[in-house]
Amino acid sequence: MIALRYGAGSQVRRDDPAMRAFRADRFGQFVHWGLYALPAGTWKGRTIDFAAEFLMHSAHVSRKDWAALAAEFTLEGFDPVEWARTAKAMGARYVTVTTKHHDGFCLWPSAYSDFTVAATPSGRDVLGEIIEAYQAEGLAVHLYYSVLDWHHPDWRYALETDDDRAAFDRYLEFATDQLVELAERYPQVRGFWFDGTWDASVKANGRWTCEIERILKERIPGAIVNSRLRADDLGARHFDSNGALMGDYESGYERRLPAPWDLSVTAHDWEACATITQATWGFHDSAWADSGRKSPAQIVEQLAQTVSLGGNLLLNFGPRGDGSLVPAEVELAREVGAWMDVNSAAVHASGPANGWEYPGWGFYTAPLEPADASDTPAEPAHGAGVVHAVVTRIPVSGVLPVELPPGVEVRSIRALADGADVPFTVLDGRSLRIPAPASAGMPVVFALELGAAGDDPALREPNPDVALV
Ligand code: FHN
Repeated sequence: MIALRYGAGSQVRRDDPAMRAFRADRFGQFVHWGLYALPAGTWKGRTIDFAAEFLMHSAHVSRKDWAALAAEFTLEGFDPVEWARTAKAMGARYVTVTTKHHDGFCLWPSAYSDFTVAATPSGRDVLGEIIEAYQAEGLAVHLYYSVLDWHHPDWRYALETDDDRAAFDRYLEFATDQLVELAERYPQVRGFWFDGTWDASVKANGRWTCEIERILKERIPGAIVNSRLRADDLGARHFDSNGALMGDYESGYERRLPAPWDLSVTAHDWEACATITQATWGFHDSAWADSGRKSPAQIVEQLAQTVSLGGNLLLNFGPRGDGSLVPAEVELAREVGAWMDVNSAAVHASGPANGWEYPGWGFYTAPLEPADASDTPAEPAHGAGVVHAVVTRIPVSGVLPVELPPGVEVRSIRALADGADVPFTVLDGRSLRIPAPASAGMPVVFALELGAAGDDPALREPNPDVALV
């Protein structure tokens, strides 16, 4: 065990109300929006098939030329209420929105930078409007902040000289000021999502990452902070040099998920983030970006896999330069939302089904345990003793084999889509066979109502003829 000052310390898995709410939400919307949405992947006639939010870097655009984009940030199509309603109808319970990406442009009128919405034609506090709109729809808000900053003269990738170190100290002071400013201007947010922390300069400043987490939690009690912020004394990231998670949840799963059978991840909270498009987070107006577009069924499959492993999924949207949503993303949100309308019991307030092994044809999820008896809903939507089977791949045999954990019995099976009873065959004490659904479209969800093997529900009812003492 290495003695660390800036590691995870004695932190145990958080289980306070804010963290429980975050965990129960399971599905969030990521929004990447900034000046990069205006050129949308093309600079001076040259389209670069790479993340649109990297264009300043990949097309070698000068700070001055990039900053000139602020004059075109005119918000003609910007309707944060529509953004929030689209996210809510999709079934997202929270949003994580970019306040400042790597190009340094701030969506709020920061007092510490001249490269903000205050320098755009409208001068509006775009971030404030977004926060208000999402909260009005009942969604929690997390603020994305890139520590990496191509605009700031004191940003350094590595600290090789004393001048580098002095500059980077000034940079960290600037970042601290901005983060305190964000926490004080928008104290209603639920958390902070850090990015751009992988360079040697940040890794050499585990002290700062630890300190800023503490400062934010002092300003906003219960604030939730992702692991990507953190480095320890030795520069280890996410997990400290003793293997303990830093921050409140692991945020290392980017455009990938843990393997469906990797139950080791259920030991801590985690969140994966995913693009709908090809590998671009900001709006990229090209066939290349479209070529990677995922279908609603693929998104639902990712969501089910995530929940079955105890994680959250943050699905990215990249609004266009004028602020309008991309029609294909709106349509996808609508289709995922239609699925969530009938199947969300397998997602919200759900997590891994303990003891149920990955079946290959889909994923099992189960309701999260309530914090205590007073949290138990009077009539749980899907009842205690339920496991949801999300069928994402139909076996050619047309049969779904189910292996039950020891001591568990399935009493009945119901399809969430129409409430119909689903017939099944019991092969022996521990195996079932369910006829696979015919549809190869959106995943089908079955609710398996459970009992303990050998437990007859009729015997659980008190017999009125017997005096109970
Ligand atoms: O470089 C960024 C990228 O633009 C995007 O913001 C993603 C989202 O997780 N994070 C970085 C890459 O890890």
